[in-house]
Amino acid sequence: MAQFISFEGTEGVGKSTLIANVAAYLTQQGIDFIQTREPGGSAFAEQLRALLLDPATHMAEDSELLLMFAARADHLAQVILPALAQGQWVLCDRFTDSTMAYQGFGRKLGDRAYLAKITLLIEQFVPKLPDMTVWLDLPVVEGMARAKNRGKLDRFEQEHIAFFARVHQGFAHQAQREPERVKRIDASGTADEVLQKVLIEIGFRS
Ligand code: Z5A
Repeated sequence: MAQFISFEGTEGVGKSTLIANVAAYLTQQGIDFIQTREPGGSAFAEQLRALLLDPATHMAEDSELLLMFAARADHLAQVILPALAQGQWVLCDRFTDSTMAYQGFGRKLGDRAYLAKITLLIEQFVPKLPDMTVWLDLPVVEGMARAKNRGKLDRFEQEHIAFFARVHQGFAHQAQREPERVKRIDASGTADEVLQKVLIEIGFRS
């Protein structure tokens, strides 16, 4: 059964809602777990998150990419790997597939050399990939509509629809490339319907 699970998708697809529901289910089952997120999850990575999401920050695309990996390296070392070593489950809101989708496809669509760079960074700096990745798939406009009632937009949320369409393409690319790990879940149903589909994928239900 999966132990390290990441949750992915474009903006507003319902990751936070789903993670809270999966966490409640694991608690009911008496399973020890931690809930974490990227960018962020450790004290240092949360500092980088603040910088990365701040709409006032201007940075080169390569800087954005490398900061995602700088945050991830600390998050892995301080939080994820120790938790897994202690037998805890890890529920992680976004991980490497977001880098492929946002930096690889969102920022540099079609640039194969750039995708290869990201793959190399993953191979060099990510000792453990998730056992399973839940990709919540929803048309971009529907996610944006779900998310629109929130307050001030962060640096990524200020991007336009064409950017998010490329990001969506990035997640589809990942699901096609690694079907054993990346599970596409139709996120258009109710929060409970989505939860039930994910519990089946994890192996709690048949
Ligand atoms: N990023 C990156 O570029 N590269 C990387 O390597 C990494 C990240 C790791 C972090 O944002 C940003 O960092 C992200 C990519 C970038 N930028 N963007 N965009 P984040 O993950 O912290 O925030 P987010 O992606 O913007 O997540 P979100 O918008 O908060 O959405 P969510 O967690 O998927 O959705 P939610 O809050 O659960 O739900 C949104 C609304 O829909 C809410 O009102 C819910 O009540 C409602 N909802 C939820 N589920 C349903 C269902 N099933 N039906 C109807 N309504 C629902």
